[in-house]
Amino acid sequence: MATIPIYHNLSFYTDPEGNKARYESLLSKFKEEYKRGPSFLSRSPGRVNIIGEHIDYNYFSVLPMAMEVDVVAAVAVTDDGKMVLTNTDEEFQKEQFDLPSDGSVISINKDQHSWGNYFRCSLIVAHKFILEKYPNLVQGGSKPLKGMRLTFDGNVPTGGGLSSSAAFCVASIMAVLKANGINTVTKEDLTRISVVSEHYVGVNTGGMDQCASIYGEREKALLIQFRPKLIGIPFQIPSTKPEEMVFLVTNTLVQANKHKTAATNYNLRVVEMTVAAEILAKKYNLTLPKDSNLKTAGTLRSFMDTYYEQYLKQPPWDGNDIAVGLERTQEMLKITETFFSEEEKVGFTTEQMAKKLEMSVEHFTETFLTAMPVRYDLMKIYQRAIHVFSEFLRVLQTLKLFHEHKPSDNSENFLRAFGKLLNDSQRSADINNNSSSPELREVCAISTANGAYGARTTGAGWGGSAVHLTTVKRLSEVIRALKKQYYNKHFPNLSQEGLDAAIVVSKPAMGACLVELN
Ligand code: NG1
Ligand code: MG
Repeated sequence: MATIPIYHNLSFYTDPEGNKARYESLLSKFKEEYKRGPSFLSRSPGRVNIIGEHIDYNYFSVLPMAMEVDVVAAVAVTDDGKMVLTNTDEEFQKEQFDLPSDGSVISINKDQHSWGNYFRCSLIVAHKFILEKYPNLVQGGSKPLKGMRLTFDGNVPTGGGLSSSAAFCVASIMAVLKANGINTVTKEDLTRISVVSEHYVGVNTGGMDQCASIYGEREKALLIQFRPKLIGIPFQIPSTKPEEMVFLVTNTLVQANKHKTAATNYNLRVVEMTVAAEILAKKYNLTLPKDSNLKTAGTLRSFMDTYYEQYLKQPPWDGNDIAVGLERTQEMLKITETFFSEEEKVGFTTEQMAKKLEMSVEHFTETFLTAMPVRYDLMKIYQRAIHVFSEFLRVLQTLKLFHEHKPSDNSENFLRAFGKLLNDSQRSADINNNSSSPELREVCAISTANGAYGARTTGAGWGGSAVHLTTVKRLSEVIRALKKQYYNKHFPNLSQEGLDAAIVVSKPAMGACLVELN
């Protein structure tokens, strides 16, 4: 089973020289702060999602790739039971706390939002993993974990939709495990434990980002599957020579603060899609496994699987046969389209949803509204289900396109078909999932009118970044248009440095790793 790579000096990083210089500067900042050198580095990259948005927490496969930007922690280990965290970015002030001396797992005050909470939630899942798999290291739970000194440095833009939070959590979890003597960790275990880390800070995240950050490989995109189990499968994106394709990632510079807006945005989507799954299941009298993030109800993926396996008595789908997946997902779209009445398509009040599920409002509240706080007037159940099934259909269509493209084929046709899938995904984010923003719509419109084959919001949305498909030849035209029509217009005082950080040509990069320093 693949494990997290461990390197022994900084020259492991050959991609952008810039990162190596950052790591070196991090080492000296660590020494300045703690008057000693770190013993290792733990690093994990950001990701860009090519296609498959807001479907990972429904357990439908997605197609991201790891990027060159990353979060890296320099770490020293102590026996004093103290955790001290600093950050090279002054926005994030020094934090420290003591580990409970009785060896118990720390808890988090969710209402007191701070960057340190992302370390705390990582510490919690790492500690639980140690208790489960390596109880001897902590005397069965009676001995505290090792104390740590950490300095973090990151160049994944915060709130930029490139998953700075997942990169931060994965780097933190690996750091805690290594500090406590666990040098070898499988990608599978690390993914499993990091996927739930942010739930402890109150965001009901899916598993795409952590998995992409862990499984990333140079020059490869990733197919992330959630069923039958969570796994990242690196694969080569087809070549479109002579017109080599590139992904351009642009930050709208409007931050998506997922933590602040979770109740009306991200967490609400999790609830709406879970309710959608249960309403559809009710129609066929099916009982779903309680596999959603809410833990009290099912997911749209489990609805699809249960419908085929129990209602139609067909064999399970292993997730690999694309033709079967396309057929089943199309059927899901048909069912969703015909099932909801015109009135229901407008949206559901709490009472209407409870009635549809033949539950009391109290029972509905308990089942769907207690895991994480959400706020809404109407839940857009129909629209969210259409988004999820149509987006997964586009993921499968993208895979099909990739599989069928041969180097001798006309690359213009391939790029157009791929671009159309990206544009359709953006339209669905806009219309069905309401997770786009005026700025995201604007950058996508500018790029597609100036040489991009397709463009879409990447990551959760409501701000953050967009990904654009273009070619090496067309790249400068796309960038020129974006600078002139978006950045110069909305951010006339933006420095050259700021502009360079906002517009990034992204190559698939290596995943998480550890670097031993002595
Ligand atoms: P970003 O935009 O990176 O916060 C979030 C979730 C993903 C996925 C996407 C939407 C986290 C860590 N990640 O990504 O799991 O659901 O939104 O596709 O919250
Ligand atoms: Mg995030």
